Amino acid sequence: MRIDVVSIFPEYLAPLELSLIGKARQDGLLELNVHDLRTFTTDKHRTVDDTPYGGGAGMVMKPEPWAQALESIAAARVAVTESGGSGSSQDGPAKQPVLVVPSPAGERFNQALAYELAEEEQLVFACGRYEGIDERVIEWSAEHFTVRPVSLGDYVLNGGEVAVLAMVEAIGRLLPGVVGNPESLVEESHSDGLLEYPVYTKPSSWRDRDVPAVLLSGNHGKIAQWRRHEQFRRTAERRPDLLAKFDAGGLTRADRTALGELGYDVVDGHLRHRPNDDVSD
Ligand code: JET
Repeated sequence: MRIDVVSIFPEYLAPLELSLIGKARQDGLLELNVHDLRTFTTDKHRTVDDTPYGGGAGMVMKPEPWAQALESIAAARVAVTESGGSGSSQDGPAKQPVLVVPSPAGERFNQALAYELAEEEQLVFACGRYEGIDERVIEWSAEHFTVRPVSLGDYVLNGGEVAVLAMVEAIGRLLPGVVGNPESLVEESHSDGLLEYPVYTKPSSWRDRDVPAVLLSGNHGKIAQWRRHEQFRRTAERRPDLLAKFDAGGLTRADRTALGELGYDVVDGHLRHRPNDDVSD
C-alpha cells in the first residue's frame, strides 16, 4: 500500500516512523510519504489560509496549494503505473486512489472502514486546519480521487493530523504481514461487534485482588462462556448502542440466558432491552 499525507505540520506525523508502522515501512509493506502543503505555495509568505467568504470567525485553507499538492500526488501515481510492472496496461485501468479528509463533518471511522481502506492500493490523507479547506477542493478532487470525509468521533481537533495518526495505525496493522500473529487480529474489540473481555496475567493474586478462579480452572468451555458473558456485561454497561445493532441470529442458548440476566431479549433477530418495571409515581 502507498500512503501520502499532506499537512502544514509534517513533523506531526513523525510517530509513523516508530513501532509497528515504522517497521512495516522498513519491511517495504507500506510506502508512506508526508508532504508539506507550504511547499506547494507560490507567494513569498507561503500563505495557506485566507478569510472566509460570508464572514465569521477564523480562517479557511486556500484552494490553490491543495490543488497543486493533490495534483502532484495524483501525477506521481500515473508515472508509477505507466512505467510497467503493476501498470494499467497489463492490469486494466488503475483504481482511483482514495482521498481521506479527516473532518468532524465526515462519516464515522470504525473497524469496518479500517478493513475497507486496508484493501486500497493508495490512500491520500488531507489534513485540514483552521475552519477547514475551501469546499471546492473537495468537489474538484473527485476528478482524481474517491473522496471520503471521515470523522474519528464527535469532537473537534485543531487539525487532521492526530486523526491521520489514528487511522493510519488502525489501517496499517491490517495489512498482510504487518502484525506478526494474524490470530491476534481476530480476537479483539469490535471484531464481533462486542467489547473485549477483561484480561489478566501473573501473579494470580496481586494487592489482595485475585484473578477470577474460572481462568485458573483449565476448563476451556467454562472459560469461553465466562469471557462471552463478560463481553455482554461490559458492552451493556459501556456501549449499549453496540448491543442495539448486534445481530442476534447466531446466539446460543447460553448467550441468550446471559443476555436475559442483563435485561436483554431477542426480538426479530435483534437485542432489545426489557423495559424495567419501576413505578414512577
Ligand atoms: C476531526 C476528525 O477535527 C477533526 O478533524 C480535523 C479538522 C479540524 C478543523 C478543520 C478541518 O477541516 C476539514 C475539512 O474538510 C473538508 O475542511 C478538519 C474530528 N473528528 N474527526
